[in-house]
Amino acid sequence: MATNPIPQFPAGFLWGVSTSAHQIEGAADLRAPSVWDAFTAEPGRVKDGSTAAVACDHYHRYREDVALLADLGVDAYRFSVSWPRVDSPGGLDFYDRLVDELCAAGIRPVATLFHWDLPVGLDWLRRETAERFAQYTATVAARLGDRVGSWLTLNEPAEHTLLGHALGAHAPGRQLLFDALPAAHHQLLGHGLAVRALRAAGATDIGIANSHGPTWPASHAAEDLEAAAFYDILLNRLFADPLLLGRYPEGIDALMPGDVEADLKVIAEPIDRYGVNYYAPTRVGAPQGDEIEFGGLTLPAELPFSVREIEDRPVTDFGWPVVPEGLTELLTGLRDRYGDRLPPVVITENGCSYQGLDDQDRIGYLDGHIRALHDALAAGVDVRGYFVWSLLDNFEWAEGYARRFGLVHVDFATLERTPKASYGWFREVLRAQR
Ligand code: GBH
Repeated sequence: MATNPIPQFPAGFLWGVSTSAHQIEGAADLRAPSVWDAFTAEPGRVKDGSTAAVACDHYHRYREDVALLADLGVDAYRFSVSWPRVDSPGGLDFYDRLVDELCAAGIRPVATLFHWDLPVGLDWLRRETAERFAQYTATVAARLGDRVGSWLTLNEPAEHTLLGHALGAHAPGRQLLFDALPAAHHQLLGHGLAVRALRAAGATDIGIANSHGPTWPASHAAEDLEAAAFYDILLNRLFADPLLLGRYPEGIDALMPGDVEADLKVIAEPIDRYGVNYYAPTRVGAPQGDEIEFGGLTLPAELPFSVREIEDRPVTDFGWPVVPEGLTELLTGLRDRYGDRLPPVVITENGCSYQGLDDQDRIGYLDGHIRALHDALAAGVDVRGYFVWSLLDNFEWAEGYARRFGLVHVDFATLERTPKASYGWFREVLRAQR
């Protein structure tokens, strides 16, 4: 356990933890089906064959979970609203209860409107889904906006596009490679329209949670630099450039559907916070002509880059390298690229999968990343908050229940919650910041 105290963050810095609806709620019988239910039902899609029908049963146990949040001492809790639940009779009642419970505990609710659980029948390849997303957003804001002050439109549209539509590792399971790009455009358009809907409802703290990580070229050879630059466009710029600069990276416009110029005006609607989900950097080089096994994925050989191992680093039990200073590099890089266009940043996710209750490795990971975040602040990046992924062990998408990201252990047979060593550690970190 690290003994050196974590440096002091500015007053008002927001400390929290994150979850998402599909990964924890369960109570699938009380809502409409999502693309994740359909995907999970296909044999072989989820590694352990599990489903999120019950998950952590948070839907029925949210009071216990809010008590865990209160005892942890977080300022804020980031959860997501399930669109298929809102589409079902009485579905918003659940979020009403959850938000009331949070407010009673003095915890600020931060609501994500889309964390990958699209209602069956909708499709991000269709433009209409962007409009439907804005209508759904307006419905949620009308009901919760008196108590929810902080909103995030989309979670990681880059991963949802890549994993869900390009590689087929996530729902809806499409393997379109570059033909997946319209799904990115429509999510961005949906974001912009949702920002307008939230503004119309009076919201003043609106953002998006994007996945980011430094791209490290495999070497200084021209073909490795070129491949890395291309990967960087897909992971770090495909969403941030249109959101913050009002244009797509070079060459991407031509691949997008519809009146791209007009849509970019909607997409670049000003936001108040820029959410960053950070896990690890990626080492990228020229294509090697083979399929690549990477982070639990199989990448097809025809991609114009290949992902390499980051050597000499410890890895989490998911195989992801532990690189805390990558967070400092990432944030100073975003500040340098986007300058005044970059809104104040919130780290909306950071965390790791390790097994066991005495999770000293998780403590080491979080300790290192919080220090790296402080280094970014010291370097002048305007960072306003930090959220650990995740409060609870949960349904880790295609990995099922095998990966455990929680500060709190969940026994998926009994649904019993048990705080891990990292929970106690984070509580002390939070106390020391008061
Ligand atoms: C997030 O996605 C999701 O928002 C959340 O729902 C999920 O549970 C959580 O993270 C944990 O997975 O092999 O080292 O290069 C994270 C997306 C994609 C981030 C793969 C790390 C590769 C790591 N991740 N990426 S590495």
